[in-house]
Amino acid sequence: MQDPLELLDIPSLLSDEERAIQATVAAYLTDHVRPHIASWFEEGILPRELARELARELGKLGVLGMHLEGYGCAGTSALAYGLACLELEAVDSGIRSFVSVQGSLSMYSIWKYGSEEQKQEWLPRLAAGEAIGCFGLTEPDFGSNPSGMRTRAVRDGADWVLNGTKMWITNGGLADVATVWARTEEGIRGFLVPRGTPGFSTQDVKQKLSMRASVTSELVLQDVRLPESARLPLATSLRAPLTCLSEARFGIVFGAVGAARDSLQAALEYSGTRIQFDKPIAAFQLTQRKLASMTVQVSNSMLLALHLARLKEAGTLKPEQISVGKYNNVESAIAIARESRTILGANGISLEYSPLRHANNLESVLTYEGTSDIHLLSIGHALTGIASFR
Ligand code: TGC
Ligand code: FAD
Repeated sequence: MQDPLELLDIPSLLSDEERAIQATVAAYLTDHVRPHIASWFEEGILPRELARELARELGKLGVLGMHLEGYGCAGTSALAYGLACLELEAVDSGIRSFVSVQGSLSMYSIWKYGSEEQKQEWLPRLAAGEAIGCFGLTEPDFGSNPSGMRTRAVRDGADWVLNGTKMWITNGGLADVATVWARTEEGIRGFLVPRGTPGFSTQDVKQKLSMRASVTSELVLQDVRLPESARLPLATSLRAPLTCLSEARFGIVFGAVGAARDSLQAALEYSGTRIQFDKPIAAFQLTQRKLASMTVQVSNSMLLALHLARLKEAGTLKPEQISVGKYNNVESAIAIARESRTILGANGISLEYSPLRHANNLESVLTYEGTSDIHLLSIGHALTGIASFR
């Protein structure tokens, strides 16, 4: 029977291989992650051993750095990567974040800007989930405006010495290697900081109301001494980290569709069985209006994501086009998660159902990888030719 949410038959736009990859990722998550996600979220931790096991399992599944070529990466299409992100975020934004940061920020920064030795050392282990990576750009006082970063790297003989603090770093407390962006006399540069380097420490953020099944950390660098071979040789300005962000934002465009779809699915199922005034609540016109409107929005978001994937595969995708996708799909997803929650009534505030968990997570997704305001300004910049960020 056709899935009622697939009114437009969007899967018919995918190849057999793309559909097979999506189904494989979805099946793994249904069996191994979905049954545990509510308790991970409730406990507010992703214990180190569990995270390591999850990383290895996701590595075996081939989703870590799956759109990259070589070094043990699967080398799939951009669309296949997007579909994997969709299924990951349909379970929880924190799980998609784990994969986004590993593949699109940590691995991509090494793959695109690293030396051959750095690639050989880290990429196969990161792809297999034997090592975990993170990406430190944001600082306590510089989020939307990373160009003001205070973290400094100063030459000392043949070495570099790094000082500074990074904040809100996904996977920070778990990572075996951190890609850290720092200001130097020549401009912004990237460094690979292995866990255990003297002067480098991490502290996990507690009491989060969002992304509770994800590790978010502060990175502290106090006179961290690194050899020149730890610098990413091809990263020569702020453009490098911003290019990495484009990769991760692309995954979020799809991921948000997953969170929205899962919320809507929960609302649709519930509305068919919940009886009020002697009828299923799905029989009321106001409920149907909500369900119909959300279905149209999820379909629109998916078509937009597919279009951006085809542009990416053609090599023509521009940052402002990704901004359209990130802005639209995340704003739409959080509205859908909240609307779906209303259909569940009081049951909607329980972790037994996913919509409010998705809505809470999407508060972070709305903020990270460029807030909605920043993406609107990027679109405004493309429209008017005038940058109004500063
Ligand atoms: P600006 O002068 O505009 O740009 C500097 C250079 O970078 C280029 N550029 C980009 N290149 C590729 N992709 C993009 N998206 C790019 N945006 C800009 C630009 O062409 C320029 O190149 P060049 O060669 O001329 O020097 O820089 P600006 O300082 O004015 O800032 C612009 C702005 C505000 C758009 C940028 O700073 C920005 O995107 N801010 C938001 C910061 C952000 O998104 N941080 C995310 C941190 S990582 C994270 O949140 C991970 S969450 C975990 C998960 O993903 O799950
Ligand atoms: P601010 O930049 O202080 O913004 C505050 C408000 O001001 C926002 O509403 C913003 O839109 C608005 N604002 C700012 N500038 C302008 C402007 N020019 N015009 C109009 N409005 C403006 N960072 C990493 O580097 N790596 C990570 O792995 C990572 N993971 C994260 C995980 C989570 C769960 C969260 C919540 C954040 C993570 N971040 C990470 C940080 C994230 O990228 C930043 O939070 C984000 O870039 C916004 O920065 P900020 O929080 O400092 O907000």
